[in-house]
Amino acid sequence: MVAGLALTALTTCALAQAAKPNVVVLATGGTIAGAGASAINSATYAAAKVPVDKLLAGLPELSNVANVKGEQVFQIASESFTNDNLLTLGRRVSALVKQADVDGVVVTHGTDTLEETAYFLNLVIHTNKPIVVVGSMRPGTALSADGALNLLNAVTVAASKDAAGKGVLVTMNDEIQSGRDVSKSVNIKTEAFKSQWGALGMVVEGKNYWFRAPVKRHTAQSEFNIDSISTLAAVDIVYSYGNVPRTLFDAAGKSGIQALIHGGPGNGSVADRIVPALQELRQQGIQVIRSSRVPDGFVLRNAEQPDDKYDWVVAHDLKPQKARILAAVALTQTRDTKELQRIFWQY
Ligand code: DAS
Repeated sequence: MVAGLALTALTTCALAQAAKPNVVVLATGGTIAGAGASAINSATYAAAKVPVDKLLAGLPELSNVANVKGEQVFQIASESFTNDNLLTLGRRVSALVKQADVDGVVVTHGTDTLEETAYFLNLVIHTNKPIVVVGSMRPGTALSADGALNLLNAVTVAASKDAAGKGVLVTMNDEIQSGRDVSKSVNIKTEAFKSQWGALGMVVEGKNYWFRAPVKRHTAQSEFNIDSISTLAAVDIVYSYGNVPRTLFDAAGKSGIQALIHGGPGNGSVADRIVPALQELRQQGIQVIRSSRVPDGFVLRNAEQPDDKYDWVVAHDLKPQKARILAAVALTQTRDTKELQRIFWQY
């Protein structure tokens, strides 16, 4: 009798597990894994301290949403990410989404460069399965910490069939953002991540509410594939401002880069004394990509700058840090200006 009851309980538990999606959480560090000295330390803390198993164990609600496994890929603050970190993480995500027993992937990540990693994965992972990148603005030790709910929301979205095919997503502060569009726009609030084109939706009490879908190419529709990328192209950014000296651009040209992102004021404007410096870079075979330091809007081609004449590329609505990611990926496939400009229009 007892054995029968135990068997029934086991079977019920096994059936319940089988019914839930399987989500893998890849942990990389950041504030979501941070720890402060006291509950009032919402901004003073050490990032990248709490291991993924402890993060998951501290959130028993996850088991209501999915069967969750954790892997510690890195344990670093994300301002220290390198191209090699992106490639290592991307290869792990790519391997996991190929597995039939993985329904979605969550990446826990520092918020400083979260937008860069999310966009990179959006460009190179060939899957329609949900991939959700998540961080937090406060460490879990702080009063009103945001990491636990952000992580629960991330697993909820990663476990959701209605999140498939929407590209890499970011769940912060109850919102579901596009990994392509989102940027850290406030560096000291929990409502930190914004997209000038708006969030894709929201997660409220475990339910996804969608209001729009991405129109740019991503993931399964991308022409770029992490499985065939061995290294990313070297691309650097020089921000422009009043009185900017050409020495910064000359120095960038000597560092072995394949492209320079010019982070200009306004519509990606280039100071007249900088034009010859950029033309010299172009003559050295370095691609010049005009982006704007202005948070919203997008750079027009041939508006105030004769891009056709100078053989320059415009970054469309991509901020310099995102333009760098796209250029670093695109240059693994082409160094042709017209092809690069097509890629910046499409991705
Ligand atoms: N240093 C920040 C980072 O790791 C902490 C954070 O906000 O996650 O990106």
